[in-house]
Amino acid sequence: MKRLRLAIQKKGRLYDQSVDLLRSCGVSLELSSRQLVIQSSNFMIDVLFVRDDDIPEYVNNGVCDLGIVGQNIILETGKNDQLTEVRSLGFGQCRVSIAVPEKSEINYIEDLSGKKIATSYPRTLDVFLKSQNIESRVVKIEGSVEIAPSLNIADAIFDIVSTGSTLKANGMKELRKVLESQAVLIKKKGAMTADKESLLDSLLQRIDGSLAAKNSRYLMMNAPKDRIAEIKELIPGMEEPTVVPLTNERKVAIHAVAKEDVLWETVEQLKNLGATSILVAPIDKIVV
Ligand code: PRT
Ligand code: ZN
Repeated sequence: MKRLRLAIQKKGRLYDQSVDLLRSCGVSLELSSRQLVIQSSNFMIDVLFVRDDDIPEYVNNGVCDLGIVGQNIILETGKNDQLTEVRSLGFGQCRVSIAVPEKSEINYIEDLSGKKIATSYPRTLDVFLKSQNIESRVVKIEGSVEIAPSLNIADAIFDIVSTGSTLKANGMKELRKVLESQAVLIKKKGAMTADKESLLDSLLQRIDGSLAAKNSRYLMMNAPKDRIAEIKELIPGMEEPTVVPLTNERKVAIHAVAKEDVLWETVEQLKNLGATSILVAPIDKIVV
């Protein structure tokens, strides 16, 4: 049987969470910083460690069957038509935005006409500027794009923003969010061999189980019988709870899966409804 080959980032912001995702799927990997490819000993998958920019092309040309990469990189490499996003993975979230110095006279994107914009994502920026009928000069810079305006290399930048603190620290403000991105699992469009499709199905089932579990909590409490309806209202995304009688006839035990994190505020509201012994536990896997 053929093994699946998956490309992930070798080091950087997506590395830890890509490896964690595989681990949560029960794919064991004996990591070594020197090896380019590592074979899992308990799942028919080989993991290739590369720069994120190369991942879309490796998947497109068949060097790998699958890849984990940011949507921003797929767009920039221009491979989005040849690739399918099989799953959104819920990490590596960011936006890619145009930003200008706080004191800049550029206040609207139209003001960017004839100006210089520094970026590591020239292709994505070009597409955006064309769609807005704006003609600017795009200056490609590999790293530290945020310092380009203070060095007079550019009037504006187009870069990844996450918390916004890098922009702030460099005296810049966001002018326009152009796209949002997160890490996705990709494959080439079209079918793989039957062997590989079946391995992918099995991997996807595990990924889905792990992603569903990550955001869910198992909730247990004892509560007054006449408050069940109100308690149901409070629990985020709850399906029918399990209600178990207790020796105290006025009380029941309630067990439920909440589809999102249960906040302290919710726990306090449950307590105010008379719930006691409230337990919120993480869930490892959900298979429906
Ligand atoms: O070596 P390799 O080419 O593999 O890595 P890289 O240096 O190109 O990428 P890396 O590891 O920095 O980022 C990988 C991916 O993580 C990106 O392509 C995005 O999809 C995603 N991602 C999520 C981010 C961020 N958040 C992020 N905040 N990538 C970069 N940043 C940087 C941004 O460039 C800016 O300098 O963080 C700074 C802004 O952060 P805030 O929080 O101050 O706004
Ligand atoms: Zn990169």
